[in-house]
Formats: sequence, structure tokens, C-alpha cells
Amino acid sequence: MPTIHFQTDAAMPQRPFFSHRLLAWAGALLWSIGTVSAEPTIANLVPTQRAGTKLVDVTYDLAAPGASAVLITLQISSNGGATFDVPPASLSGHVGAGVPPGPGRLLTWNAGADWNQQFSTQVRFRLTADDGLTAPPGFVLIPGGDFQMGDALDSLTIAPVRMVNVAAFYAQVTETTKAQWDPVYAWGTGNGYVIDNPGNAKAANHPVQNITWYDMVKWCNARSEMEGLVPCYYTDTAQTQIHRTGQVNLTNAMVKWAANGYRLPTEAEWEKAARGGLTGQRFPWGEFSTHTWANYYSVVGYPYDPSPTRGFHPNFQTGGFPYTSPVGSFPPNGYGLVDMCGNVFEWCWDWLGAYPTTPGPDTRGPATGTGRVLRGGGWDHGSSFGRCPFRNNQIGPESRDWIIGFRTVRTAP
Ligand SMILES: [Ca+2]
Repeated sequence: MPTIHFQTDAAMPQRPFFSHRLLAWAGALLWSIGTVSAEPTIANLVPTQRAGTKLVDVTYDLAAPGASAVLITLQISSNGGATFDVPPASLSGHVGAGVPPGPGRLLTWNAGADWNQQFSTQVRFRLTADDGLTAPPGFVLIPGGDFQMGDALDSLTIAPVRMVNVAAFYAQVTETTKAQWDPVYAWGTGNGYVIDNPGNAKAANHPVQNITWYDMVKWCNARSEMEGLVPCYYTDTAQTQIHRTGQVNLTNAMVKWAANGYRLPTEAEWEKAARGGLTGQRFPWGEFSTHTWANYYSVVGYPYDPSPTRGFHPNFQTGGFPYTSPVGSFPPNGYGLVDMCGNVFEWCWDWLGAYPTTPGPDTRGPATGTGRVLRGGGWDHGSSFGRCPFRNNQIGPESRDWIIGFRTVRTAP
């Protein structure tokens, strides 16, 4: 069933945003778009500041024919909808993944936590409902829109905060497993591909590793061709020669970004996916890291790593290295993705380079570089490497290691 994003805005009245009085908000339905039968719809969106508090209750009706659960995303604007610039991190109720359709849905925004001591007469709320029904098997839809990339928590300087606009895309729920890798590798080898390394894994349901960045992009093309999809990577800027062999330093112009085939995520896509709809948090699930949440090497000395177990994850310190874990051994983030922190690092498309400092679209990285960005930490690295904004590329794309794997994405139509 096709998926279309439905957006509904509700306006705030012309009065200061936060007082402790109950505000008689207009809650007017300003507009809705894309009303098509069988698509998820939101109606009767009404925001209300709860009397005597800094909590905002947002009620709405949700219909989603054919879907048992819907991804609900809230965006907040302080400037009449010009940009959705207020990050709603403190949300509860019917928001995020897994919201069941029905009337009288209720989510609560703790504005006192996210936006204390501020007010605007131009506040707008936007809800987006997505039933995700067109996501390919093993993938989930990551909604398009602005998100806050990077952070400066703990004096982090490598990832300046920037609002980045990313179009909707499908993200692979898990790291690519050896079970997923093998049949595509075999098909490619029999169909003109030279993927230099066969890959290793501790078991079929563990992430594949010990492959180069070059192997990964050729594997993506092989999977696309194997499934009758349009490959993304070409060895020429005319995009006529499908990349099947060699180690090519592909450029943005050699990529069919609108193709429906498999590709590596851009660095911005990866971070948006990792954050799971949260804003300003260190990890895909929130502020702190423990072995309850991820497979990484926990050490004393990081205030955000209070894990009661230290060192390698005790559940996966078995046999010899590597101490990877079966994919999905830990809870998913708000988008339903697993192992965005830990297990194996994940190689992204972009060359590592300085970020732009102004808001804007995904740049897909600099034109050249020496290392492609690695993200998300791994089983033998500390929690700092697993933070959503942490950037790493200590080795070049021709390298391979048992700490590095990948997950793929597909451009959403
Ligand atoms: Ca990972």
C-alpha cells in the first residue's frame, strides 16, 4: 500500500506561549494535504496547555486503513511555520513508532523541559503520520524533514550543530548480516562482479565484517541488479557504466540518488536514522549508555556511561574475537532500527570533511577525502564512539576490519 505523508498544522493563539494560566488555544486546523483513500490521515488536531503546568497536550484523531500501528512525528515551529525550529525531545503518549489508529489520540509535550522561559505568538504544531506500508522487507521508512545534526554536549567539537534537511528514505533495520551478504556476494560473483573479500562473521545472524568500503558499494549494486532494481553506483558521471569491479573513488555525480536500488546512507541520513526521532540526545534511545542498550566496551570515566557491567559486553564475550552480537539483540530506537549504537561501526557514503555551519540540505559530504565516515561505535570501542553525532574515519576505504560493517538504505519514492 503506498505511503504518503500527511501533515496537519495547528496554530497557537496570539498570546505569549508560556504562562501558568490555561491558554485558550485556537487549535485551528489550518490545512491538510495529500488526502487519498487508504492513506493515514490526521484530523481534529488540538493543542492545549495543561492548566498550571508547562505541559502541552495535543489531541488528534488518527485513521490508517490497513495499518495496525503508525509512526507519528511532531514538529514545532516558533515562527508561524517558516521553519520547525523547536526541538521536541520530551514527548510521551501517542507519538513515535507504534501508535495505534483511533480517535482521541493524546501526546504530551513537556515544553518546560524543552523550551523553558520562552514564548512566541507564532507557535505551530505539525504532526506527520506514516503507515510505513511501502517499506521493503527489512527496512523502515525514515520520514523526511529537518533534523538537528551534531551536538556540542561534553565539549564535543567534531560535530557542530546544524539543521539538515533530509528527504524520506528507507533504512535497513539491522546491520547487514552474513546471511544477507552471502547470497548477493555469490550472485554477484557469477554475474560480472568482483567483490574483493568474501566477508566474515561470527555466525549467520551476526553482522558481516572484514570487507572494504569498495566491497560494500559493489555489493549494493549486485543486490539491486539481483532484485531487478536500478543500481545506484556508476563509474562515470554519465551514469551509464554500472560499478561492478575495481576500487573506484566514486563521486556524488556517479550516483543515481533517485534510483530505487540499494546504497550506503549519507552521513546525514545515518545520523537522522540513528537519532530515532529524538533531538539533542547522545544515544539513539536517550542520554545514557549501558550494556542494556548496546554491545560496546564500557569504561569508567564517562558520566554518560554508568553501565553496571564494564569492559566487553558480558553476554557476547564468548569464543574468540570478534565479540559481535546477533543483530537485534538490543531494543530498537524510535524508528525501529537496531544496533545504531555498537556491535559494528557502519560505513557511510561521505568522505570525512568539515560540516557546513548553516542550515540546509544534505550535502552528501565533500568532493574528495582520505577516509569515508564511520559511524555508531562497535563492540570493542567505548561509549563515546557510539554517540549519535560521533564521527570516525581512522582508516581509508580500502581497509577492512572486524569492527566495521554496514547497513543499506533506499531512496523513498
Ligand atoms: Ca552498529
